[in-house]
Amino acid sequence: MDHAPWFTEARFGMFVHWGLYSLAARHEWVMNHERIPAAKYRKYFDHFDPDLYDPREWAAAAKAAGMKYVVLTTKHHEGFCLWDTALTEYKAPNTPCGRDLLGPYVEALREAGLKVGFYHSLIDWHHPDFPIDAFHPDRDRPDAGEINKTRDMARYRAYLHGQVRELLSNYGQIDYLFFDFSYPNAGGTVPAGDKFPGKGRKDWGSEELMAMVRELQPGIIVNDRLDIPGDFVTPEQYQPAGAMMSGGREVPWEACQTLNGSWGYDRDNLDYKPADLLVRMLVDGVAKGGNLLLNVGPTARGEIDVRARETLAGMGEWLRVHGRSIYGAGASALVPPQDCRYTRRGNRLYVHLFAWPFEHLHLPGLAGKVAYAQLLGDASEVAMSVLDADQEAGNMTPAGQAPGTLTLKLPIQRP
Ligand code: FUL
Repeated sequence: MDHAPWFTEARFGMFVHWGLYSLAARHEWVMNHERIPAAKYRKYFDHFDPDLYDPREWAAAAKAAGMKYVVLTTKHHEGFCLWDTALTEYKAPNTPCGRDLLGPYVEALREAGLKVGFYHSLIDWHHPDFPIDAFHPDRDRPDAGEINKTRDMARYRAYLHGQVRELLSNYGQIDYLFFDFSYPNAGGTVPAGDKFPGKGRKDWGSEELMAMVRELQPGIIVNDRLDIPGDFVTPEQYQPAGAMMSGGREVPWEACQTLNGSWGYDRDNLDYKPADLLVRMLVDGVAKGGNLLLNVGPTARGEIDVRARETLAGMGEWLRVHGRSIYGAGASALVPPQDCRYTRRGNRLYVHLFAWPFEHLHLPGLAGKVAYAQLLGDASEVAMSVLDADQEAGNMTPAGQAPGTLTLKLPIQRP
């Protein structure tokens, strides 16, 4: 991981889930949730025409939000490919869209000074060699076991590796790769005729795949969902408690989060997390040494919807002023008071208040350690005091203050 210090410096990135499921507009697992056979799902392929797709707009939205990198689904579990792959007909250039969508994406990010990330699904519900398993839309077919006898995981594996080779050979430097995902029966191979086989590292050829990735893109960072250790781990839709491990060592982590519970565009789901909650999630993550990869699901016309854009803009406004406490910052060994988080950058300690504590903020253990205090928002000085000798001796301790406490005098109102 040391080969990519940009990643922990960046702290905040944009995840983009975009594919045929954006037309269904009811979750990226729609094919699976509704058991839609590939032949019926084809209608989305026939109508994929993202006339408003302009990745420069995506890049601008990411930048305005204060994000430093973007990660796009090159192919999600549905199997549809956004680029001009030579290995399947199931790709954007063969839809009404008629073109490769990754080239302009990579170019737009580079132009905007953003790092370039690809998401790539190991799972493929469209490929004729991908076995029908417990996650497959066809799992209820009575002849699933029979069909599986004709499916060949080795052929699928060759397809998977071939596609990743294309992705990492044809678009210049790629900074980040998110594979998704290995699942139980880890390490096993798919038994012919087994109706519900899981899939592990041997099925994906994880070691070989990883070696190829490193060879094609020596500077890239790769996540941990191949059932072998990765450069970083990807806790999904939860806030980790602290440092995380992969392969027996501590590695950077990145929490991926949705805006409304769905990764793909979900038209009727208006239950968006507000910007201030998302800011707290970002702060909480950085205070524990992690990144936040926040998702948007563009519409089938290629636009990030207005709700998402407004939320991102709200976060960007906060980051414009408070970014010094986030970018290049990380966890502090000090324990913050209740409803607070500490982030540290060099010898600066940032106290984030999740609830405004009226006038005084007591910081245990910091007496004598802080040279100067100010509000980050407006750089106004914050008065500091420590307990006097009598109080330190325990004769006159004001409520709750332990010896060694530094007290900050804050404005009663948040400015
Ligand atoms: C999961 C996928 O199944 C979801 O659809 C989404 O892509 C998320 C980031 O990873 O495992």
